[in-house]
Amino acid sequence: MKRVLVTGAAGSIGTYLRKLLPAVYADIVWSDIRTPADLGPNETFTAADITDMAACERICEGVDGIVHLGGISGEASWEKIRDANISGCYNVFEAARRQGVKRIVMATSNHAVGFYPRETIIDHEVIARPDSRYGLSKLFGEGLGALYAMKHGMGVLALRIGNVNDKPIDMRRMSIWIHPEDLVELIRIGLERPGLVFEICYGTSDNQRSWYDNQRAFELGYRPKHKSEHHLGEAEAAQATLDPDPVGDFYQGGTFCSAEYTADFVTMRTKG
Ligand code: 15L
Repeated sequence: MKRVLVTGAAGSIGTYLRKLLPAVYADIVWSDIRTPADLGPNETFTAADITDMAACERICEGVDGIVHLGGISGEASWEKIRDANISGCYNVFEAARRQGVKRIVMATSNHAVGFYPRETIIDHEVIARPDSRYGLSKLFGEGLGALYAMKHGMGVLALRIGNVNDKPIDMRRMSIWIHPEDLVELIRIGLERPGLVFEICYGTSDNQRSWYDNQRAFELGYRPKHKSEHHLGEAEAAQATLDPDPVGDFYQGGTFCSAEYTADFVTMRTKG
């Protein structure tokens, strides 16, 4: 893997990766619609709006692998999600194909499957239950990955990322947290593992309270180093400051589930 393109460089995950990924890859092109405020003199940055196919083709030129983080990272109006996360993701994959890029690691999300109860353990083959327009757009990205892998021979790893942070910030994150260093390990599998076709894995650290059976990631060689349990006290303290949220506290997706919720929860919770 010589040249790696990272989209979404100015976002929260991109900001973590800008500290860690240069130790692994010597030639990284960082891209985003906005320039990171703290861009260093040794960082190669190209601004691009991923809703613009020509701009996507330009940033994909001469690239061997892509880490696609670009787009909107939370719930938003349909129009915004459609443009940034659906058209934008399509443009990145299609531009990558046109430029002969062989590998893509794409950031999908726990919110692609957020409407599972917290008492349920789910694997990478579970039926999708998006909890938001945002989660739905991530499923589109997973589908794109499968299409471009099977039809165009691109190696694609779709990472259903939990929450990237230095430590889990509440009890929900105790189950879905991933330390940035563990995320780098997963990205390396996606960009480097020989023979990779299309895979979905959960982007989470070694969390004792995990809701995910991440066996597929372990089979691909993932060995997370960080454990959310080490931060239990702080997460419990932070949780105690939050208001109860009957729907959000029941489902894995948390507030993404309770936002705009109009179903009859008393009935729905009996259905799992
Ligand atoms: C995500 O997918 C979001 O991008 C991130 O901002 C967090 O909200 C995270 O999920 C989460 O569920 O904590």
